[in-house]
Amino acid sequence: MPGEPQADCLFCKIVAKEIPATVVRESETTLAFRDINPQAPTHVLVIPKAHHPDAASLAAADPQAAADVLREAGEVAFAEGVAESGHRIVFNTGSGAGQTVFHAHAHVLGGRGLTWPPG
Ligand code: D5M
Repeated sequence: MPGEPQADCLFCKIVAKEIPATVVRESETTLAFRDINPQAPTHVLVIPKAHHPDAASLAAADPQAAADVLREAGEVAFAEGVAESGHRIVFNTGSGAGQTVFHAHAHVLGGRGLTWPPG
């Protein structure tokens, strides 16, 4: 069933508090925590609490939850002080794009200059 917790999913385990994470924000439907391997001074992941494998399937199955993730990503950027200086919200989608955890997540990156195109 879309949205059901997956026993082998790292981020479902973080939602269930079975694996620790440095949580910076939590809402009814989302969790935001610091990336374990930060690529910028601010690097926070925002996930839906429900399991969806990537951003596209999240948006298709539950558009409100996808909107919640985006809203929370914006709140994280504001709270981290990178909303106005510039930040990037990234959804790597598919292994060819570097996705390694197949539970939808937004990377919120900021606090340094961000070049385009990304690698
Ligand atoms: O991004 C997956 C991201 O998840 C990657 O930047 C590392 C991060 N990660 C992996 N394990 C953890 C834990 N335990 N806590 C916090 N962050 C974690 P992707 O877009 O799939 O490559």
